[in-house]
Amino acid sequence: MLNRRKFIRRSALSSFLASMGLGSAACAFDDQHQNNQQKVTVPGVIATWENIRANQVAWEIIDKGGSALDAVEAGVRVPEADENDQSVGYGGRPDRDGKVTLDACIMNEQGDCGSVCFLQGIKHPVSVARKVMEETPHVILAGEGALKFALSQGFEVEGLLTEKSKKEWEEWKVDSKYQPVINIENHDTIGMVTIDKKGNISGACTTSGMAYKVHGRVGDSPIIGAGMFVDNEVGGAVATGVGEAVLKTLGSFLVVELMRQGRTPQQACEEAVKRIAQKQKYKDIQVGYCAMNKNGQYGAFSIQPGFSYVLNQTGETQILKAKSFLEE
Ligand code: SD4
Repeated sequence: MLNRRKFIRRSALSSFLASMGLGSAACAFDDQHQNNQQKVTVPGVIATWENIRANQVAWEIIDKGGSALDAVEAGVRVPEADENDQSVGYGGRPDRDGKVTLDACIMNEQGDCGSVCFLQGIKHPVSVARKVMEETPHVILAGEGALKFALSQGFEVEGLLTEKSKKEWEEWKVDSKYQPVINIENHDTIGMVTIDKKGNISGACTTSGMAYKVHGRVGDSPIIGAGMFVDNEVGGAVATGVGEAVLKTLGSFLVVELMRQGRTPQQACEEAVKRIAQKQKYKDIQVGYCAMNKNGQYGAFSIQPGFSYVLNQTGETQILKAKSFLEE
């Protein structure tokens, strides 16, 4: 509970920030953050890998006063529709049986969330996930049931396996070795956290999953708390890389909880990566986290070098290189 002094201090700060149009961003600006001398920098958009266009699309919505939820959905739809992004949506690499199966989730500032996993034939799984959140009493729909629900909501079935991904899969079948190649085969899954001008936070994650996975495999990306988690009082986090390692540590939830306890986003991402390294075989896998707190402070960290992320807090998208647990 807030004591009286803290409450008065927060109220004064809230009024000041409200006068700057930063309204509810003040809520999380507590003593811990003041001790860290952090500057409030909202709104903001952060996303995994070099998803520049996705980041810009999300920013444009926020900049016009749109909601964090609309921004995050529109942002991650960009790579879902991009056939050159072979880790997400249309053009995604298939599983061992040659099927493109998609996982996605979304979460808003109220803590509502929706998710689809093992969904086939629908280009925009994140939008189906949003419908799950808004139109059903459930959180996750899977496989055939998710498809049936998507069709009932007006989504149309499309072929998602492009000639390029099909050809690569056929070449892969010659040896059929299941060895995810670090930063290559499983690069570019998008996880995004957005903060709008009201200080509200949303998150989303969408992927075609690990290339050449066993048919039926579901990764971390559609699992709330693993591939993505947001808490409007604290911040949000997203994950990319080998989903099994993220699932075993519920990575995004861990990052957000560490931020709640006062860690900066950078410290929290580092601790979540270290947790994998302490408990699992990590030397041949990649996992990367990026996170943003309620004040717009951000961070990222990965196991292997080579993880990049995109950030926008000013209208300009920057590509940043994350530090890593293992050296170059
Ligand atoms: C998965 N985490 O399905 C996803 C893959 C990924 O960049 O992030 N690729 O395990």
